[in-house]
Amino acid sequence: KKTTTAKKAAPAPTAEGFAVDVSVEQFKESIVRNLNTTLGTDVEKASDKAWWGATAAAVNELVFSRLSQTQKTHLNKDTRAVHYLSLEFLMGRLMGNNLQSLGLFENAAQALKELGHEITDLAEEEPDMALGNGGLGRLAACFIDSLASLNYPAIGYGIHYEHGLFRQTIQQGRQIERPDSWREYGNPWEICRPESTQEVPLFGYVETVFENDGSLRKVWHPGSVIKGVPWDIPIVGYKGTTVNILRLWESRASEFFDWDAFNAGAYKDAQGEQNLAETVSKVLYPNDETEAGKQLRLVQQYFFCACSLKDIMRRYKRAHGNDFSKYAEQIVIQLNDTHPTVAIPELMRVFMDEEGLNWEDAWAICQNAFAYTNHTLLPEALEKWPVYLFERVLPRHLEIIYEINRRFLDEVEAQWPGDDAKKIKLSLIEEGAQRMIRMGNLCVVGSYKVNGVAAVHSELVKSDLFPEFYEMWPEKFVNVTNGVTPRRWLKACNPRLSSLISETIGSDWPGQLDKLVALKPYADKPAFQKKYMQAKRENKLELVNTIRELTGVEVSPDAIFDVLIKRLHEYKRQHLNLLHILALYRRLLENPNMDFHPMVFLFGAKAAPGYKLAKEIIYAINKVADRINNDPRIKDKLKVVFLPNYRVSLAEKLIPAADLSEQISTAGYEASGTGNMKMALNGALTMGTMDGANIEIAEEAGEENMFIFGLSVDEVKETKAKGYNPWDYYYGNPEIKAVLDWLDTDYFTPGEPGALSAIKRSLLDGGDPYLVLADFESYSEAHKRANEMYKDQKAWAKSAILNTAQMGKFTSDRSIEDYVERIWSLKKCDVK
Ligand code: TH1
Repeated sequence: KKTTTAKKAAPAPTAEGFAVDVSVEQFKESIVRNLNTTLGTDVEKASDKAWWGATAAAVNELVFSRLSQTQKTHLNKDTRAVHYLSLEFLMGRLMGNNLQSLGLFENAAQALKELGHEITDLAEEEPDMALGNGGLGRLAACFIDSLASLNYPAIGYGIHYEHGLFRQTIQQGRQIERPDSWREYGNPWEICRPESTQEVPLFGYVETVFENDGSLRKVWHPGSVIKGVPWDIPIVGYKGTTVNILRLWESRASEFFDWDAFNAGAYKDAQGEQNLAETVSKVLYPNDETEAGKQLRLVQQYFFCACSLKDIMRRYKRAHGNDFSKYAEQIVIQLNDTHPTVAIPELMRVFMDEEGLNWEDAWAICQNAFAYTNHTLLPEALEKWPVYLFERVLPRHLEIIYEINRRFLDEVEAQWPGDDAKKIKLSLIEEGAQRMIRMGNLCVVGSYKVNGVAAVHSELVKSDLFPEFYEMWPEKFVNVTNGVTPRRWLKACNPRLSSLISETIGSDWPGQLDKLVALKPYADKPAFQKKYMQAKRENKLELVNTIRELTGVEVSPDAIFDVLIKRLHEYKRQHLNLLHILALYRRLLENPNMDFHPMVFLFGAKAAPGYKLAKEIIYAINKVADRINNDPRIKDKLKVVFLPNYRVSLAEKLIPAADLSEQISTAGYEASGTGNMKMALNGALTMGTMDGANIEIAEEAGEENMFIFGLSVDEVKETKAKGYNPWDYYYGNPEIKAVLDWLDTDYFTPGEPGALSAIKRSLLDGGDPYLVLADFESYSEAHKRANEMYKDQKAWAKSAILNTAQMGKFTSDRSIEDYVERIWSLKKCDVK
């Protein structure tokens, strides 16, 4: 009998607006089953942590099949892929994002509700994966999200740190660092792949072997070998067909090495090596934009580059054997800042010493395989390694770098005959008492593209950082403005605004953020303004509770929420905000009935543990907060809150509740910024300088919908060239003098006069390198405009809506398409 196979009914679209094939009932069944079989508990006695674990396991059942499907497809099609090498991936929590990407968030929430749990509460059980410091690491996380969402073959490579960025507590106003133990109780999102373990040589010496045919061969005899074990984290693309991986390497002692030392009777040495091996991936260096120059950091960099290149080579050979002519066609390796630069000489070494290629062929491949992203112009962030360290740790790589340099300086000679000054400036080696390797120069020489991260920054890379390189190779230099994933930074973190947007203009904006412009006509509509401001208010109410729980401070949702969240650094000028708060406080004390809408100033910031002044600024913020928050005279018109342990999951609570977004770096110093994009997208108005991506945000949102202040990049340069003197501002502006002198008293630190003087000293005796005093008055005026405008809720709502509507450019999907077009030349690869 002939049977007609009925067409399977299309799965019902979920609240996310796209189809998945898991019902609430099925999800419930999966959670309960995983509670039993994966977590070894049951519905009666399971803890919240176990419920979270079971939900994660239920998600994984859907993710892993898609992961292997993606890997099969990529292998079969043998597509060109990008390999994103980064020492940092600041992933945060993964549950919400994975559920959103699968279109399952609503169903999962309903399933949990029916099982007696709130998904938002369970989500709090997940520790942040904080394997990064700040913007650079979070950018890497947004980029791998977008790569998967756009169906590009891509893999992220990094280090599986046992401890991510330290946990910050505040004791008596001071930052205390505690270790971060994100994996203490296991991590459901990662899969160990011991079969792909790699060995990494270190130390030792190089032997020159004279072959019979008269040629030379270099043999590196390492003094030590460590193992790299990969952990894979599936990266689920939005709408869930492509699942790429983030592969993180964990260091282990190599059995093979212990043996040598053990036989030699040097058991203690073997132990020592064991310690080194296990130290390599122990902890993330907590320095944002400062180069520490420590041997262990260099070993970390080489360790993960060597493991990753071996992994890339293994996959390449599976398809192409020993024919390397297709290497640069199939493989692009993106260097996230100079931290993975050592990958360049490492690939040269592998091609020449292990695969037998000659210099010219090896170099041609390398130069077409690497591309480099510069993220900062700050001199203290530009990596330089002492030659002696390379000599000790990577002797063969030092030889290769010398040879790259020798050939490169010949090119410089050809371009500028006889110009030794040019050679001194461009050389990969900085001469001096301590000879140093300039990693930025090595990157530019070894890469086929170099990009900055915002329009103004990319111009400065060409004009100020690498002008001669730009003259030699103008076509190498491109811009790719940063972006953020709207899935995490609007859809998941701000469900109220997201629902309102979807009800108003449809639900396809998370994958096509340009569509937000459809909100523009609503900016004037009172009914929409009301709903928009209602969503903001509810977000603020939620934050009010969080603030109370975390700090005990009571704030009003009627106040303006002013948010400054980023790493603590002088160039980001948290102290400019603090001085202005002191000025407001003074004005209120002098005139308690001053025309002023109440404000809450919210800070979140970690300081690098060795950065003294940054820690003093945190202390000052906390001491000033104590005094102001407990001063009845100002009748709650001013509150200052320092939220401890700022991290991705805290950002997700602050950003949807922000009214004002503080982006107040000295112009020319913040390469791009990405928090600026997240807050504008969520309807905060930017209080900002014309720096980094703020400039492009102003182009999109309109300057009238922001509060722009301060010196421009050119004016900063002029001011410095003319000889800036902060004392002129101190004596010229009585308010500046008063607030700075206040810091010398014991007003904020009873019994301890001068406890906050470090800030004043850095601004006056220290020369105020970031022009805080020069921008103070303009900043204060901008704040007056903001405060005035807030009283007109309709005008404010309109500007806020226009910000959301016009942030389409800043999706990381657009950044990725720019990389594809300008640098990577990838093709989309659909996964069925
Ligand atoms: C940041 C930049 O400061 C920021 O402006 C930019 O938006 C972000 O990168 C992403 O492009 C940087 N973070 C680091 C971290 C280290 C070294 C240099 C930079 S630049 C460790």
